[in-house]
Amino acid sequence: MSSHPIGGPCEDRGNPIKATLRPRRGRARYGPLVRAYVGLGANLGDREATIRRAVALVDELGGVAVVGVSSLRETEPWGPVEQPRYLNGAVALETDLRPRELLDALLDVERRLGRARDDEERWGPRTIDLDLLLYGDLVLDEPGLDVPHPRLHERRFALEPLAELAPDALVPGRGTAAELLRALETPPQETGPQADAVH
Ligand code: A4P
Ligand code: MG
Repeated sequence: MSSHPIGGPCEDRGNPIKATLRPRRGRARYGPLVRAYVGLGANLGDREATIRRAVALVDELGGVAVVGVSSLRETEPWGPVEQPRYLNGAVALETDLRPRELLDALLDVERRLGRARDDEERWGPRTIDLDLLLYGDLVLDEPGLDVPHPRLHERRFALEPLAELAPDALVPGRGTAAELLRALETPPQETGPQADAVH
């Protein structure tokens, strides 16, 4: 196995999850609610504590309610940079924020948890990484905002927790989370050194 869950299953969240959407300041009415999924990753410091804190901060955002939290998994680092192992998970949200507002709010949570992007290299180690994986069935390709996350379909560390929360979640143009995860699974006859790679 390339990754294994640590902590409890998604029912045992270890976080107080509010059941209702907290309104955004200055707004009397909600817009349409959208189901979104956010990937969580950390490989510096107390990874689990930081991720738990991130979930709580996301849940406290105006216009956002966390409605599901996956198990956390220890995963081998993906990409060209040599770095410590990651802890990865995902959350399901209901939100009436627009995609750009949601991304900005997620980047702000990263900053509040001490992430300093200026000191980082691409795909390098980080205290916390929040990736907007899916926003309903929306497809967006804008400067600084790609939805679905452009590398979601090729990353086991993102697909596994997503499929745990919502196996039928549709990655537009590619298939469901469960189908994409199955497609990443190495056929038994190809088991070898490469089979341990985490995507
Ligand atoms: N951005 C555009 N679209 C999105 C989106 N859907 N979600 C922009 C989040 N951000 C989005 O982000 C750089 C910029 O991407 C943001 O400012 C935002 O405007 P970043 O998280 O600093 O990205 P990066 O590290 O430069 O590149 P990338 O590909 O996003 O990296 P990842 O996906 O964050 O990868 N291995 C394991 N096992 N587990 C991991 O979690 N993570 C990384 C980092 C590398 N290896 C890993 C893991
Ligand atoms: Mg990222």
